[in-house]
Amino acid sequence: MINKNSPIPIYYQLEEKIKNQIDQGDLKPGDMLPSEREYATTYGISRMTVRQAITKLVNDGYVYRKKGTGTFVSEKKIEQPLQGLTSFTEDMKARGMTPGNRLVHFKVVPATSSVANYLKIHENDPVYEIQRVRLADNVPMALETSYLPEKLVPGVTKEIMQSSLYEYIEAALGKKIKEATQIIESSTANQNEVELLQVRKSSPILLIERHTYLEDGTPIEFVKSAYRADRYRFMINMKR
Ligand code: 16G
Repeated sequence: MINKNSPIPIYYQLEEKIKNQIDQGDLKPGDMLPSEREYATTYGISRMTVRQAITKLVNDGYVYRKKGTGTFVSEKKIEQPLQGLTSFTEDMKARGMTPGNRLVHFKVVPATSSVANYLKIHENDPVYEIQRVRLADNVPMALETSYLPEKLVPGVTKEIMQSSLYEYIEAALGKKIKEATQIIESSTANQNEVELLQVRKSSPILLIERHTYLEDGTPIEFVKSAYRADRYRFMINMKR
């Protein structure tokens, strides 16, 4: 029930209520939410308050609006632990999903000063610049742009990039990936991301930058990824 005497804002109580129904499975992906009017009548609250709660759920990716139809429950988000250094392919397989890639571009380019700086190479040294849409069960999840020093990762081909880069580095090249630093920040989808990730304009995006190192500390990749925030959330276990 909604408690109007509570110091907790009413829109927030409704938002939490709907979120719980989604988490418990009372509302399933694809289900249509009751209309604003129905919520307002059921709980004796204003439609404005209902709209505020639903807008929040839309922004957080729990539900989405379809013009002229209604509001629907989104697919469940993939919860990605941040402790282990894993590849996209490993993550998807561990979940029983089929990983897929759509190669957007594959080039060898001279390193810009910032890429050279991250990879600890000289400006203009050749680097692979590879952009891939990463798919889970054929659904686009992220747009990834990777920079790899050509000298350190020789022989990369389009075919290799259609499967796992980490598998190629470790199994074929025999190099051991040791650690990575990752920075995550929020953003909204730009036009390119809207098209390649098949999301609505201004959808929430998690921008991730990963710097990955080999056992001897040599940087092996610099990757910028745009993850769909409506399908992904990141989880970390903390100890004290
Ligand atoms: C993940 C990594 C990316 C790495 C890729 C290798 C993040 C944010 N990024 O997507 O840095 O290049 O895995 O995946 O997790 P692959 O071995 O399947 O090609």
